[in-house]
Amino acid sequence: MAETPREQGHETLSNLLQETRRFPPPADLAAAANVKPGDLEAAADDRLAFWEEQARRLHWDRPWDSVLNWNPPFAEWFGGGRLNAAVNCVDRHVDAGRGDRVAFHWEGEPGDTRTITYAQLKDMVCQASNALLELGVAKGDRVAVYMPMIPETVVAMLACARIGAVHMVVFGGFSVEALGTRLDDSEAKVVITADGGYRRGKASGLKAAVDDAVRDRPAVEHVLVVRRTGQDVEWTEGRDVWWHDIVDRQSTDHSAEAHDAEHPLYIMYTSGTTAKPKGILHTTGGYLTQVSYTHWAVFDLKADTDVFWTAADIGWVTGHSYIVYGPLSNGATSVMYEGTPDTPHQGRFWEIVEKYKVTIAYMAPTAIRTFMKWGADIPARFDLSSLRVLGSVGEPINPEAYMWYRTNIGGDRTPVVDTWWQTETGAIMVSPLPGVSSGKPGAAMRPLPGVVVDVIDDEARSVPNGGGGYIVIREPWPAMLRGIWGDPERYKKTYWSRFEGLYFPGDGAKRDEDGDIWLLGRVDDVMLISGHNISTTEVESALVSHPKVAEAAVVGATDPVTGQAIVSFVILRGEAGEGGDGLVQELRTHVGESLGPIAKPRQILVVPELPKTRSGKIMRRLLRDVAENRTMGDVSTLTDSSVMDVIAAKLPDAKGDE
Ligand code: 6R9
Repeated sequence: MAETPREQGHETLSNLLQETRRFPPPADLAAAANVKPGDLEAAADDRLAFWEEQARRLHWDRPWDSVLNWNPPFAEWFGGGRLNAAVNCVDRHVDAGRGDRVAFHWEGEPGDTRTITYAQLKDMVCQASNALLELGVAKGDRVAVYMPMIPETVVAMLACARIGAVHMVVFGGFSVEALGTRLDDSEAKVVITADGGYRRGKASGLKAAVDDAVRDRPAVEHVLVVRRTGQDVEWTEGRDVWWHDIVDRQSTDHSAEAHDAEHPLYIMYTSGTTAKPKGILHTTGGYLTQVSYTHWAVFDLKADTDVFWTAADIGWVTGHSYIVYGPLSNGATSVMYEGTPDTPHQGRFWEIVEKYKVTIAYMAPTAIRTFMKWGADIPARFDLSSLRVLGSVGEPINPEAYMWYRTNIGGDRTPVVDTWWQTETGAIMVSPLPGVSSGKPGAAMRPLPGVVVDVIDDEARSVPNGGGGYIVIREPWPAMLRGIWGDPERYKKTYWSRFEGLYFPGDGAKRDEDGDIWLLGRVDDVMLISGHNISTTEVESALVSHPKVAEAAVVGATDPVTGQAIVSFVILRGEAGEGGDGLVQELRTHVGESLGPIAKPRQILVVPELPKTRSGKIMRRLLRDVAENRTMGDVSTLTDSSVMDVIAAKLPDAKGDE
């Protein structure tokens, strides 16, 4: 009989998965680490003094009067302070004599390359700033950026920051409609784009999509177009301007004004599950302080010697914080790659690591699971010995994916940092520290210094060790969102109304016996099975821990007996063959043995692909629609919408074997 959670017990979220593997920091890394064990206590003793000290990492034209003004839920950090984000990311390093340092080793998908030093980047940013001014962009105006992964994308963002315009980057893979709604909401005046970019060996078109989006949007005065592929584009005289025509003839001198610490830096839209995307607003001083500190602390960055690579798109917050603002504010050398991991071959990422001697690599679990599927023999062909720290972001990393990453990419030597954060938090919030934490496969471990996080139950009580519930943030933090663009009520309602006085990120979490934190996926995805709240993450991790499974997604579908039942979709590893009834039974038994009989899936479907967003997150709500035979919801942010047809076609012949 189906029971409600209350009748069953008082658990908010079940804690099923046990993990005993531990990886202490390598001795040499720990000895030279940027953050040492004692630093955490110092930060906890005086949080605001800690953040004030971190703000001194930056160049301020005018110091702040107060560290924090907190009128819940509205925060002002470093009030009265003035600084320029672009100067902090570029000019300051050139002025300090490091102009010849490489800012980006850029690698195009077809194999073309560019090396851009800090001195060159400064000239490019100044020229682009002058060009934007000539196009009539003023401080506070919004500028849309719809670009491939090329250096001009970074230049465009920094040029906006320099003149105080607010950039709004839209993923180059998003549809005309998605771009259009974001243009409307932000009231952008200029769109910066390219003729196209390279993905999967082909030149995709971007300018054509912009043409469609701006046709009925006269508020967009100019479209600034970088020539990347050389393909033919339609041209609207007066409105469209080639980047090389207007930017290249500008002076490389531009004297930057300092902006208020709370001056808007960018808007980044998150789609979530509802129709209207939320424009997450970030401002300057607090954001830059926390991305700079976290990039230095979490990756143990040594700017003089490290080669850092975030293998993510700039259109995702991860690209904003850890391709652009974090690495550049720290004067780091980064790799930037335009294309996909399997073009022209499945070893492309590892070839790049070998070529540039990458020391720190940061990517999403979805990429890692794809590499698992392709097989360990592929990275084994490359010299990956330069790597010393690996990072993961975007979804919970399954313990097995963590082990594969650490072993096959990290040579069983590198710490793996599983970094939990959101567009809204702006910067990493919960993560292991490579010189401090004894890593546990699958755990995000502890809040970073200066961050106050808790795991609470339905009644807002902290759960004891061993308990599951919701992750919340108890105190304001410097890189926090300052609101939803144009909608303060929605900001309060979405993040601050579930629990009085606490920020609610919408993720489930548990605290293990040692007090370390594990993220368990979005609360909206939690399944209610016979009165138990079961997280999608734990069941997916149990499936991925089977040697034949590369990726898994699970959802709860209505069931007459148990309330909801677990329906799972799995992608097999390259060597596992086709599946069949025997395998389905084997997987069900395996999940039962790992997590207990309650977590056994009712159905297991072998599929070739899963529906994912461009940042690699599995869109479980679409799988739920399929599992419940509903019409499918919004697919506009899906990478490849044909995936859903393939999956739906699989469903009717899938038999639960209860
Ligand atoms: C940075 C980013 C935010 C959501 C977040 C959570 C999930 C991100 C995670 C993670 C478990 C991690 N998420 N990192 N879950 N462990 N290390 O991804 O921002 O695109 O806004 O997504 O992603 O569910 O709430 P964003």
